[in-house]
Amino acid sequence: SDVTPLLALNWKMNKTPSEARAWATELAGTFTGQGAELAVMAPAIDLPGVAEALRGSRVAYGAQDVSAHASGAYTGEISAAMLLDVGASYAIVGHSERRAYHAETDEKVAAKTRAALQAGLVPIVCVGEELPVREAGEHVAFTLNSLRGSLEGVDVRDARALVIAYEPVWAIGTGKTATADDAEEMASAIRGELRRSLGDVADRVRVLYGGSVKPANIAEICGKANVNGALVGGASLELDSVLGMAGAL
Ligand code: G2H
Repeated sequence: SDVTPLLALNWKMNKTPSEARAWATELAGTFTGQGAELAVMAPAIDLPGVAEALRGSRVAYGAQDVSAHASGAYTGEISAAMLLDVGASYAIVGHSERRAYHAETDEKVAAKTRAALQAGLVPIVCVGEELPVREAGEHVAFTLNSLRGSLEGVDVRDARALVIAYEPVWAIGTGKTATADDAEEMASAIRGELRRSLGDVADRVRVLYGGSVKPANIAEICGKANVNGALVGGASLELDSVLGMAGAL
């Protein structure tokens, strides 16, 4: 498709606010903004400093999670409006680590997805299967089912802003990458599912691959027809590697 690819960096729980600000300042000074769109998903507390460092640059930023609620008695949560106020444009929703360690179900993920879209924040909705599911040959059915659940109640009119990330859990931080053909198989299945549920807007939705992406493999994976970029964890922490990946897209 003809959408601009997205290179989304998922720092996870790395970089203090001062480290993040210094890193973003360096990035702003070196990223030329060619090819892909680049976006940094930072710990929420890092965002004001990242925002200041990236002001005037072509690098976007966002959070790694967002509350399903607009405001109120939800101790520890951060709302979409708060993120928008510091200039964030994205939030990762339903990352496998949130699903595994914070009991996020498809239903909860859908509530967060709707909250983000309604507020004007672009959700990067993550789905993907664990190893036994793939070994049983059920990865496509499982992932599409999880996608349907994670998008429950999403308004087609808001869906243009959606980003989906396919992250096979067995390939996350393990050094095991899905092959480019594995990524394309699922990305194309996801695109088909989005066409059925959302219609033509599906062609505007960016479908990313995530799981041990690095400078050496990003070009092949993102060269596939239905893969519109990558969500990168480990390889997103070093500036050289980020510039290498941005250049390869
Ligand atoms: C998957 C990915 C980024 P990594 O979690 O979301 O991390 O690139 O370290 O596998």
